[in-house]
Amino acid sequence: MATKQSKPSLKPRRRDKFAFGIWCVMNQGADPFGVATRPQITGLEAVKGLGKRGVYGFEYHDNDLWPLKASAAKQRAVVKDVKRIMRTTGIRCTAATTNLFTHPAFKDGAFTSHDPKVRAYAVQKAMVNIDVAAELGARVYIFWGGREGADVDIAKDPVEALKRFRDCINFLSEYVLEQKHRMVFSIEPKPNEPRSDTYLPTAGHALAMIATLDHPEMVGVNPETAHIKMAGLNPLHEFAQCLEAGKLVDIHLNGQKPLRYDQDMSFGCDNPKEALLVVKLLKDYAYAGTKTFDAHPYRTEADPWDFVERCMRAYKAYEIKAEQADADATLCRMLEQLERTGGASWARLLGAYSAAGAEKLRKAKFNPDKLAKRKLLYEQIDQRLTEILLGLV
Ligand SMILES: [Mn+2]
Repeated sequence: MATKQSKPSLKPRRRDKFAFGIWCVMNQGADPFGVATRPQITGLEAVKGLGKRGVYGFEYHDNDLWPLKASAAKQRAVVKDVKRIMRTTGIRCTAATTNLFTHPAFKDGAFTSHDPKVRAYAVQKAMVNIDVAAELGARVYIFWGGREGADVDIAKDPVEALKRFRDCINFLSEYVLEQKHRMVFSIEPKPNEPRSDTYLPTAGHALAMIATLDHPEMVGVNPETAHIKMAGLNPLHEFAQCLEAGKLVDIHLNGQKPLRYDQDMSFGCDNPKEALLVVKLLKDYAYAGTKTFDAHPYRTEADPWDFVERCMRAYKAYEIKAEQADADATLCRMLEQLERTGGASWARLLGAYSAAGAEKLRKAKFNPDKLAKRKLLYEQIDQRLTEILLGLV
C-alpha cells in the first residue's frame, strides 16, 4: 500500500531564527500621500504579539519602546516590561538601533550633521540605547544612516561627512569596549530616501568604510533586499559579498521592485527565483545569524499579523524549494557539467602564486577558439529551476 508522503511543514520554529523589527508591526500604513489605515500598537504589544507567534527574535529602535523625551524612570519601566514579555514568551532581543531620523533635530543628518552639537546628541542617544540593548541581550547594534546624506551637494563636503561618520563609530566602538558589552556594530546601507543621496549606499561602500575604522573586527553589515534593489543591484550578490568577507552579522529580508521608492514588501512576494537563491545562499553557507524581516504589511491590511505569518511561511516555502533544487538529479548533473572541464591543475596553479607557476603559465599554449566551443547549459539550468519553483517537476 502506498503511504502518503507527509507534507513538509511551513510552521516556523525557534531554530529558524526568524526575527522582525518591531517597527514593522507597529507600522500603520501611512505613506507620503495618505494617513494611517490601521490602529497604532505599542512597542510592548509588538514584542508580545511576535513572541506569541513563536518568532525567535525582535529588533527595535529606542523610540519604538519609549518616547524621545521619556524620563529615565519611564524608560526603566518600559525596559522592565520588555524583559517580562521576553521571559513569558521566550522571544529574544536580537538587535537594536537608534532612531536618528524622526526628530527634526536630525533633519540634516546625525553623525554627519554640520552641527557638532547635533552629532554629540546623536552619539549620546546611541550610547543610552546601547546600554539598554546590552541589558536586553542584543548582540548586534545597527546603524542605518536614515538622514546621513545630502540634498545640496555644494553645501556638504562628502569627504568631511564620511570622516564625521567614522569618528562617531570609532567613539562608540571604544564606549562598547570600555563597557565590556558583548556586541558588534552593523552598518545598514541604503542608496537614497529620505535623502536624495545617502552616504554608504551599498554593501561595498559599507565594507570599504569598515576597513578604515579603529576596530574593524567589531563592525559588520546588515544588507537589506529593498535597499539593494532600489539601487538596481542584486541582493544575492550583495549578501554573498558580506558573507564572503565574514561581515554578514544580520540580514534584513523583504520584497521590492527594482529602482523604485522603498517598498518594504513581504519577503519573496515579488521575485521567487531571487528569494529562493537568497534562502539557498544562507543555507549553503550555514549562515548562523538571525533572519530578520524588515518590511511592513500592505497599507490595505487591518492588522500586521497575517503579514508576520506570511513572511515566515514564505521563507520556509523557499527553503523547501531550495532543498528540492539541491536534490534534483537533473539540475545537479547540469551544474556539475559546468565545473567538469579537466582544468584542475590550472585551478591549483591560480589558487596560490609561485614563481614556478607563473613561469609555467607564461609558457603555456592556450587555444581560445577551442575554449570558446564549450557548450554551456545556462538556458536549460535556468528553465529547470523555473520548473522546480512552479512545482512542475
Ligand atoms: Mn532594514
